[in-house]
Amino acid sequence: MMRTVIAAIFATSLWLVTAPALAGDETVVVYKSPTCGCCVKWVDHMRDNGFEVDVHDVDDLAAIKAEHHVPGDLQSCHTAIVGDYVIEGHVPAADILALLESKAETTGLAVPGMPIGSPGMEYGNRQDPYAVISFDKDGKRTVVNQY
Ligand SMILES: [Cu+2]
Repeated sequence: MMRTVIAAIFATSLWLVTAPALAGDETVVVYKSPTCGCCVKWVDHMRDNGFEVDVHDVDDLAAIKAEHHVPGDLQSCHTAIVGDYVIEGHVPAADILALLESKAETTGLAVPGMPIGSPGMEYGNRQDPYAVISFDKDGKRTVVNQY
């Protein structure tokens, strides 16, 4: 009985320690244009979800996207680097956490364009359907989530 209680307390405290550390481990490095407002809102969304965010205003985003192998048709407003992954556009923090946890072999995740209702693109209650797509350098793509 006592052992069960101790084990339960231990498991609870372990969860408390590991859960925030998951997000806190990786700094999100964001590249955006100096005038992008929805990019700032996405940065807020990431911080609200426990991520450390480092923002860089750049004039030549195309060069950043090319350097990180973001396919033309998957591009959005901002590009971010988290650990070894590239995050393109308004990708929800939950999907980034899932990717970091899975350690999947992929270049990164993208939400192409700027769908209304994605994190940082809120517009009243409007929610346009969108997909989170994982992509790699060889052109392989997988839809990992849909909203
Ligand atoms: Cu945007």
